[in-house]
Amino acid sequence: MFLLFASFSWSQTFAQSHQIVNQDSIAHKMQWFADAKLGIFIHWGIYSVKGVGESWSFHNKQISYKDYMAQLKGFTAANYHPQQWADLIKESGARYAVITTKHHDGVALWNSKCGGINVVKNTPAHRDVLAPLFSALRKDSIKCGAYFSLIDWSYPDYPAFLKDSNRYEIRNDPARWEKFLDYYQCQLKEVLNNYNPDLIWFDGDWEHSAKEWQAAKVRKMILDHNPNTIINGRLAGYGDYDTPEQNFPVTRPNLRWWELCMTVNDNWGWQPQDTNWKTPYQIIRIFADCISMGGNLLLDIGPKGDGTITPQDIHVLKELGKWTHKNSKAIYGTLAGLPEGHFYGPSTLSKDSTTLYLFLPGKGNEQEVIKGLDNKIKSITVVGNGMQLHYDIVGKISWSPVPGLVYIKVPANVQDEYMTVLAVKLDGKLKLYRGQGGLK
Ligand code: H79
Repeated sequence: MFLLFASFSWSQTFAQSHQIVNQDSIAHKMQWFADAKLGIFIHWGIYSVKGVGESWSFHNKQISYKDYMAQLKGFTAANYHPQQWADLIKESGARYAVITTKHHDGVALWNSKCGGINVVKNTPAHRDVLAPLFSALRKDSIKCGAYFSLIDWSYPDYPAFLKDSNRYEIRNDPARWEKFLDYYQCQLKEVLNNYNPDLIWFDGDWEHSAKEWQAAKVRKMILDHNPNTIINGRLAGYGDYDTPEQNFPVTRPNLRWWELCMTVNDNWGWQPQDTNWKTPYQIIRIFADCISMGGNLLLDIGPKGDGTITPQDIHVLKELGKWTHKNSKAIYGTLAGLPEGHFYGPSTLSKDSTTLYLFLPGKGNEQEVIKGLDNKIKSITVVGNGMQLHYDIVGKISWSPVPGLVYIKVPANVQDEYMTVLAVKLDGKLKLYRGQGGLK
């Protein structure tokens, strides 16, 4: 199970599966993504009406399909204010947002002409709820991502439906599968044509092979429409970057681009019984760990069916925003930080590699230490505060090439409510001593 799950989370990217060692061909379009660091994921659909598990609740028979679909009648979007959503996302410091255009339940949030169920035809909302959000986001200079589920358990020509019961097997009725392929690719084209998303975030690729999904053709279709569109790593080996889900990587992934998607509480969509909210401090630390390891965080919120964002989600986004704005130069456009062993905490590096940003994991610890830093330090300042800090070089042996330890005093009055960030200006590009204390 562990192995299965691991392979699900870390599916191969297009570059890896095609052994593209030099990834520069896609590096250009990936630049905004690499610089953005923080995205907001939005799970919104008819499951947000009663607050049941998105799609999985009926698939896993926790609720009947009929009762699940009865939520169509309750999807009003009566308090949906897309510009307020976009402004809140902007305030959080996120540079991109990804919304569920269609989850595994097959309910599209736009007026699809390709068939299937959608909120324009089948709910009292009676309107395309995606278009105004994408335009509000663009007004705020937020990049737009479209989550699109390959799985569609509602569509009559999709093989799987409820857990343990398939409608048919593809090998027994390939023509029926072709019908599904036509349908999903027709919908995908609509999403591309209607919204021209900067990012397509596929999900559910694990139910079929790349060949069955026609993943190569779909990748080409997306890039023919717009060569700058980024594709997440869930197109059966034809995506651009990896997408671990909920589980934080412990060691630094050996990947050029990756993104952890994670919920603020324990669920993707709104579920009133779930009060297990992560605190702003916890989320900020997780975010700092992501960027320290060269990844992004895609933080998920679950608005209610009427479009209201919960006070808990608002609180987290606003607190995160205070911190990201204060510390922006240590976050956006940076590179992964120090490898393990040099500093007890996350860090990032300016793009020119001459400023090291240290994210202090604790409070009350007034002495921070950097090991193996083989540069001269020009200055150490507190980000978002500007105060210059004193430091000592400890244990430097004159005849040894091993750098001394840098001890930095951080007075209590400059400490951030969440995570204090220091900027260590170096005399040139970062140089590290990586040895075991000997001459080499
Ligand atoms: O939309 C949210 C979730 O509904 C969806 N992705 C996020 C963004 C998601 N649901 N479940 N999962 C992701 C993980 C699913 C894992 C499993 Fe499996 C699918 C367990 C069994 C089938 C992967 C494939 C692990 C084993 C086989």
